[in-house]
Amino acid sequence: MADPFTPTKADKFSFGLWTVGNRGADPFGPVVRPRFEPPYIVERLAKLGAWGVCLHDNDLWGIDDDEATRERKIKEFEKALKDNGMVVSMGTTNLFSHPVFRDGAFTSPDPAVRRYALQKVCAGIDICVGRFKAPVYVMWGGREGAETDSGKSAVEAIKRYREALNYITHYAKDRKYDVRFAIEATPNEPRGDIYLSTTGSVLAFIETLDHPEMVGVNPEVGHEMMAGLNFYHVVAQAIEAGKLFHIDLNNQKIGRFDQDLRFGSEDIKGAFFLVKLLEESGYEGARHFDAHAYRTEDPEGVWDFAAGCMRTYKILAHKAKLFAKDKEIQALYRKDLHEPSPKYSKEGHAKLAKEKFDIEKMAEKGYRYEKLDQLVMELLLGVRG
Ligand SMILES: [Mn+2]
Repeated sequence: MADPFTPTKADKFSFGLWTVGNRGADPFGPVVRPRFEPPYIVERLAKLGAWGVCLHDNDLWGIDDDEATRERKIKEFEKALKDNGMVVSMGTTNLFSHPVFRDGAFTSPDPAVRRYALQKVCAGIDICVGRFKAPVYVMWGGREGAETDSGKSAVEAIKRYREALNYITHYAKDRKYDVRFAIEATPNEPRGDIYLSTTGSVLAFIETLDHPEMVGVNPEVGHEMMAGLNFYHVVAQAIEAGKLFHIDLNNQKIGRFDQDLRFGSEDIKGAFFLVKLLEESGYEGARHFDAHAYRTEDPEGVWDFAAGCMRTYKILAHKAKLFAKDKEIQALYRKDLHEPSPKYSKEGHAKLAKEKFDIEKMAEKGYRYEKLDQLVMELLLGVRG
């Protein structure tokens, strides 16, 4: 019998070139794995059943490559995509590695750095969207922040951030690109503190843009967990707002550095509710893994990592189906929350104001979530369903 948890293209799994391409360097030690060339990554991911790849501009070409070198790398990558039936599911710009961005890109105090950042983003869009047809372009402002607030104004920084997003959406419209933008929040790391630190703050910011309809969010599991938040709640709000344009799946131990661990490797229950939400919400975008293999791994261990991310996702999607079919679980699940609350009207309120409530009796009844949660745990632990 075929393994039901083997990924297929229909699952829409994708990985960034930088994820499986991560070479295991950390602040205390150098790289431990050789560089994988992009065409090789495309080929190995396709073999594992992935559907797409994502990239930063400089994952594929060097920041100082001449045009001929850049073109050669792009052509080799395009050939690998075609040969392996893979798509570019998302593009983004590296606005954080080069020292020129040490105090930010869109929010750098230096206007020339801000103009250079815009030039770099638009050039990246020309390739990733114009040529590779990526439907989503992500903005991760990893350097948009501060270690000290003594040097610059956080109020002005948000204004500059807005101007950059406005410039970019106007550029995309002008070029008639079929693309949506997704902003990714991080509370800190690599900066001491980063502006637009959570998906919630990004959602509010988007409404202040010239083209809010073109901009959504790219929430990342680990980033919201670093802020101590419940990722399922974060994604639920993004979905409800119609703003979940992309997602970065990984995992994290609470209270640690930005770990980018294999999806589902730490917080199984959190991962379950997330997968259940994505699968049941009608979300049609990429299931993108923004994570990397442990530093302990040799090159083959990287593909164990990639296969593990996808396999765990599929197992949890299967568990979500069991949750929906489980009569005991369904009997305890509060479907009455799906019933709308009253809409205000003068007449309606006159009635509501006189409605009699036996609040003592209403307060008496327990919710049985202890029992329900244990059933869910048993489902996840494999002794139920
Ligand atoms: Mn990410």
